[in-house]
Amino acid sequence: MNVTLTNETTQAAGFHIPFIREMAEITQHMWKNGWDERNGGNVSYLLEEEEVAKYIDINHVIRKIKPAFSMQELAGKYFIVTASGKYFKNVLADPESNLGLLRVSNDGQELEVLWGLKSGANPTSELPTHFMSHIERLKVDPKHRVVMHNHATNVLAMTFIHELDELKFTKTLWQMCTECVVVFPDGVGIIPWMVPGLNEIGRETAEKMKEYHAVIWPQHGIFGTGTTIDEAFGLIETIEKAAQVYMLVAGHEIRQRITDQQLVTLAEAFGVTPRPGILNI
Ligand code: 2HA
Ligand code: ZN
Repeated sequence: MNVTLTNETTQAAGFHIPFIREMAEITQHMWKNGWDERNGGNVSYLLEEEEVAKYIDINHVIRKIKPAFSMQELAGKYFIVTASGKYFKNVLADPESNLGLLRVSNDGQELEVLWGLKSGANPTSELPTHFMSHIERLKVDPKHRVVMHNHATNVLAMTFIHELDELKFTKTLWQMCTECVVVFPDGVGIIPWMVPGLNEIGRETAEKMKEYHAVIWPQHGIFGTGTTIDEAFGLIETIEKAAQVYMLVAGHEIRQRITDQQLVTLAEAFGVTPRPGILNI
């Protein structure tokens, strides 16, 4: 059957809105990478009021949601987020059911739904981690905008066979691809295994976000952050690529590797500072 999208249907789906299109496209990419089976993964994207108001009536609150944590530091801020229990596979076909545009109320206690989350859908189950991470990343980088979570396959696999010491884990990743130390000179944070979806894992993750752009959840997945969707996705892609190379070479005889001196030379050439305490120079 041929389906022709008329202007009206594409408008209704929200594709004319840049941040909705970006969310729909990036979730599709993640799903196609095999990182978001079933309802796995979630994304939240902090937006400026002016960019939202261009497309959405910010004075019309569709409904209110009261999460079990305070969001005082984010009062008045706008986010587009993925919905709880929904499949990344389906976002592109129906953004309104699978995404939501939210504003944190002025008292920081409620979420005001301005668009999407159709048929009573809720924001991502990992909202505590997302919001607590936004708060910490914004403190270190006012341009921070995006928190992205998925179940990147090789990152997950690597957490079974590599020591979970974050300095050692970071060094191994840096050694896998020449670009790595340039893309994530701050390394990767790692928290202990914890139950997902709760405030506690949110607090642990956000604590790491004070120092790291990316945090690994052992036997679960990864959180990446950035000033744009591309940056957060690119960070996860690069870490996942390094983890993939690690999984390919693990157990094989290593004949040569990138030396610590080469990593330092690289960092100097690209003007980045590798996290101290990792390279033996
Ligand atoms: O179900 O990925 O961590 C969404 C998740 C939970
Ligand atoms: Zn997950």
